[in-house]
Amino acid sequence: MKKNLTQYLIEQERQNQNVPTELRLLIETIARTCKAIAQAVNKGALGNVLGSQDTENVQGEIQKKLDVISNQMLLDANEWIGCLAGMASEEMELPHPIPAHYPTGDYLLLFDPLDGSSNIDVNVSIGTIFSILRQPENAKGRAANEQDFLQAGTQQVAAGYAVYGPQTMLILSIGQGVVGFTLDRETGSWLLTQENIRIPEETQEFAINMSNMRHWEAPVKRYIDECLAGKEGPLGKNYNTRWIASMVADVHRILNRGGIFMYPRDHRESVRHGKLRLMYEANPMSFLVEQAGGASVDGSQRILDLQPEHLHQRTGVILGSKKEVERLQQYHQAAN
Ligand code: P6P
Repeated sequence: MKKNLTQYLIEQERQNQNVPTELRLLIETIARTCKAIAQAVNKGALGNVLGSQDTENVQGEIQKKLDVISNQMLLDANEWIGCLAGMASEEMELPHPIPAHYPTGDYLLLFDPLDGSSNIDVNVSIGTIFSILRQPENAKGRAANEQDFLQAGTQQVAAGYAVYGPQTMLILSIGQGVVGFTLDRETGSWLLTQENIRIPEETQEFAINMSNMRHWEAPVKRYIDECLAGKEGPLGKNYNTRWIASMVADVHRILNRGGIFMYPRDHRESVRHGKLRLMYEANPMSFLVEQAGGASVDGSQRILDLQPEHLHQRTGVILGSKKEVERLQQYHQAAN
């Protein structure tokens, strides 16, 4: 009999005292909401949820209907449970305060409610990414402000994602490695199907949007040229490439079979700090990747060590198989 999410979390608390009841309730609530998001995504055109709103998010991106729907679902499900001092999302400029008539708690929840949403209308895997921080000691008992969220990724208590693909899966770390749950649609349970996800240290597969090549910084260009040189080149092996343009799907592949994912900063003004967001994309994914034995850098620095300066800041992201990431990190450090 496979364990469900609650059993896993309770056993973790018994073994490691690292999942207090409030944290377990928060994770269970997020997971339950991801089931509801999965149902909405799964309906597609039948649920009148495809296509775009006539609105932009704080990133200046046109919002898909499902971006807005999934964001609201996460707010509605979590704001009343008494575990949170506040929530922040890719879809909202400012943090969402807990309404005064609900109790607050000790955690902060950040999420990208539906990452990869450009893929929604073409039926490619997308996902929900979440990150959990503690409300700072000196802020306990009051509503969280933006400053309270600005904590380095090493401060994360837990992180994970749901991937809405051929299977609906929940990938989670509470700091004791990485586990995977598969949604059993017949019972509505998240069942533990991967007990110790590990990323192979080496790989022969890289993920990057090649159409940006002319904008790349020299270390990235050098590394990709070496991959493309194949067996006869300095890396001595042939590489394959994948780019799903859905971070959750690309990271899920890497967690399961290795690889290196790159969305580096480049010479374009709009990407000079990178495209992906630090707080609710890079940090949770970096937490998972490191917990699975991989590495994650912005170029020369470990992403989890970065001290955020604002909620929606962007960063370069190079993550995956440890030896591969370290090679590219060395190229960046040599170029500095
Ligand atoms: P591009 C999706 O919009 C996203 O934020 C990530 O999920 C994905 O890795 C990246 O952007 C794709 O960007 O420029 O290749 O479309």
